[in-house]
Amino acid sequence: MTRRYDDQNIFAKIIRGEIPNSTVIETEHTLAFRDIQPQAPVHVLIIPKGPYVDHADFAANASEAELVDFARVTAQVCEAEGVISDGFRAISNAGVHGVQEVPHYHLHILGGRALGRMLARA
Ligand code: DGP
Repeated sequence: MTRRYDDQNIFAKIIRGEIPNSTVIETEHTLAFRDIQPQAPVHVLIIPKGPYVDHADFAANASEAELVDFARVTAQVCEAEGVISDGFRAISNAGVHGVQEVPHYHLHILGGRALGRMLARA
């Protein structure tokens, strides 16, 4: 089951150019830009330009060209931001349990400092 895509979400507006962004890399299928509320020295969001709600939707329904482009842009962002050698975290929140704020698939790339454990122990 795929959640319904809402084309009024903030990232859809960024893709349409209705809201400005700080672009890191842009290709035909993918946009990488800086998070407006960075949680680490490097905090870049990578989004497909197509209307996908979350990672599962993108993985199930995107074309091969979109999937490959997204993966390659992810590598290029990590290289350009200088986080390969010391490491980074790639996170994608989905739905209510994942505490996803913006319902357009996005991958957070975080780095530039030691990030601690991925989840607080319950
Ligand atoms: P998530 O919880 O995974 O859906 O995180 C959404 C992220 O999007 C959050 O870190 C803040 C960021 N964000 C929200 N609105 C904007 C915006 O208008 N511009 C940018 N660059 N980032 C935004």
